[in-house]
Amino acid sequence: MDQVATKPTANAADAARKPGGDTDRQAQEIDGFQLVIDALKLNGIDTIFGLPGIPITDLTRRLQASGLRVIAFRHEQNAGYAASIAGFMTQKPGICLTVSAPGFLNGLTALANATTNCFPMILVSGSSEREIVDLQQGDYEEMDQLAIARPHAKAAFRVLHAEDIGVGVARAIRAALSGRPGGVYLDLPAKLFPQTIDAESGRNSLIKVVDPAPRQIPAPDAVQRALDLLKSAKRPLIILGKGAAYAQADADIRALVERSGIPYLPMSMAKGLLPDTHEQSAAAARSYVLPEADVVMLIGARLNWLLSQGKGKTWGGASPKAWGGQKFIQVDISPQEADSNVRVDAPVVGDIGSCVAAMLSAMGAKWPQPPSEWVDAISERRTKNVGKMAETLAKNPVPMNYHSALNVVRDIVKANPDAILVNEGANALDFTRSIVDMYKPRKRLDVGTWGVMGVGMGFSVAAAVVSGDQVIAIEGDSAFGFSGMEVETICRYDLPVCVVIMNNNGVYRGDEVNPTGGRDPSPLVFVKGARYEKLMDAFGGVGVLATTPAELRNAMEEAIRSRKPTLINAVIDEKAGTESGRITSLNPTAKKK
Ligand code: OXT
Ligand code: ADP
Ligand code: MG
Repeated sequence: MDQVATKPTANAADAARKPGGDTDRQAQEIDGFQLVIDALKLNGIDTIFGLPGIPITDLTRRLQASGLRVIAFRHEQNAGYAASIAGFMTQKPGICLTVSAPGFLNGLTALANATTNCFPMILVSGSSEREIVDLQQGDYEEMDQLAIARPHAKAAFRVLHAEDIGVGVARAIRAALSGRPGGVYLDLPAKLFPQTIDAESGRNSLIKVVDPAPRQIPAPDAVQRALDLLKSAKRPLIILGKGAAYAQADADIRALVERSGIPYLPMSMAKGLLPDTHEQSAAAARSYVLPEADVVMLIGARLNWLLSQGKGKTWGGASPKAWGGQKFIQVDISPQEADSNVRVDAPVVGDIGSCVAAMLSAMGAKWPQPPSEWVDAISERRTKNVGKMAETLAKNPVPMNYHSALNVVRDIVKANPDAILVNEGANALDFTRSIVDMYKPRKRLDVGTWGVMGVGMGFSVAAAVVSGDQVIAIEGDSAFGFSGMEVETICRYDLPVCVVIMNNNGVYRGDEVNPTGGRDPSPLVFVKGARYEKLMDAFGGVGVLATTPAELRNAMEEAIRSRKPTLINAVIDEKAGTESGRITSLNPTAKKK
């Protein structure tokens, strides 16, 4: 266990001369600040993402003094997104530390997003005086934070007494990591931090959480039922979701896919679990395989909107809500997930590592390969789509469009497969997802289950801090605006982040006009020809304006060579995008362009 530090003394030399004096007593005491720090350290937490202020300023300072890495942001939402994605990448809860009321609320969006995406995260917020808050007597930053956090978190706790800090931190860690991971709120009132207790009891009150994410072994009959169904399939399909990426069972997942010979479809953040160039990838034949498959095995993916709830036209259903006739196997740690939208014939409940290992062992070495008509039909579609894509990518229009710009990114990622790709926007997101192949697991981080804008710079900072790898952030110009000020954070910590803004002057497109002919621009557009790269210059990073693929390529190569914070303003044809990107159909009044 780590050494539990003791409270610093004021007049140490003086008091030390008097036996039984102040120093003796204080040396045997420990305060709330230190107990929080020691509880986190004891549980292997080494990085904190946050923003200081009352009542946690001294906590951030002392966290740093005690050897933790403290990454301070310009807005708590970005610190929160950073913490959540650190959790996804490391299987350790990402910690976001904020001040009370407004700081807490700024972090809350990220906490809710973490819960929605099943990312383990703990939002730790200081809060104001309970007695005043509860009587609504108008305290500084008064707010009943615990009540507000609860519906957005997997669990929420408050610690009132220094001797309970160990339990509070342990409960938060367990809640974030065990079962389906999620966001946890930990409320630490201002009065808690200076509380002192006897150092020995304080030390004994800390808990090192043993086995915070216990393996959950699937029932053998559930595994057998799933394999029997899979074996009976004529047109089987595996869908890998971000739960599979989170599980870090990469070798077994690959072995399962390869031994089964079954075509697979990666959800966005599962790209790279197997290299996107893998011959069993059906990504380039998505709209063919979903309606045609007869048995679908979901591994760490939910049948939510991203999979059209498992029914309707996407799945070959006769009408928007009709079942397409597929039988589903669902491998998931949550026992409640199956049947959320359509019938799941073979739920396999357990952690993906254990489930996949159990399947592999029950499959044996010889597994009947799927019918060649199915595999060949997919391969034919894939070849056709990849060919079409190659033609489009080879064009070099003026001005540059998404394809010609992303063709460069595709090459750069291929040459740097360890680089982490952060991605947000609408067209900037959707085109990147289908054009830029990923080669390794957990290298693609994006808007996830909510399609949320604003994750870009927080994710980039965390990805660089946690991995030390190069980060490439492909950002829509609107998307970037949500967290753009964090380029200062990127420069301050000198992180190897290369931000590429796909600048088409607006949300989806830059050519909209005010229909009244009035002076105000359309709500969908921005200042034309904005020089985003100067933002990076302002903080000592490298800013580059790129209007051609060649300029973009040079700038990206230089960014990766130098590992300097870089922002490339890639100017894209303002007419190139479509409204809402690939999800136009979800937009009630969308004009189909
Ligand atoms: O099979 P078919 O023929 O269909 O083809 C598919 C694949 O087979 C093929 N493909 C390939 N072909 C060849 N080769 C390869 N390798 C290959 N791989 C695939 O390509 C197609 C497409 O494949 P895909 O993508 O797999 O399939 P599909 O059908 O698209 O999949 C469906 C989905 C739903 C799974 C997928 O589309 C998806 O994951 N979508 C995510 C969409 C999403 O989350 N979007 C973000 C939200 S949009 C909107 O909400 C925005 N807002 C509002 C807002 C938000 N979100 N948040 C907050 C806090 N406030 C406001 C805003 C403000 S976006 C936005 C900003 C937009 O402006 P920007 O300037 O930032 O961005 P620009 O648009 O660039 O201007
Ligand atoms: P995607 O958006 O990629 O489809 P989702 O976020 O919808 O992925 O689904 C992820 C699923 O993975 C969730 O249902 C979650 O319960 C599950 N999950 C997360 N971690 C694990 C794990 N270690 N083992 C099993 N299932 C997991
Ligand atoms: Mg845009």
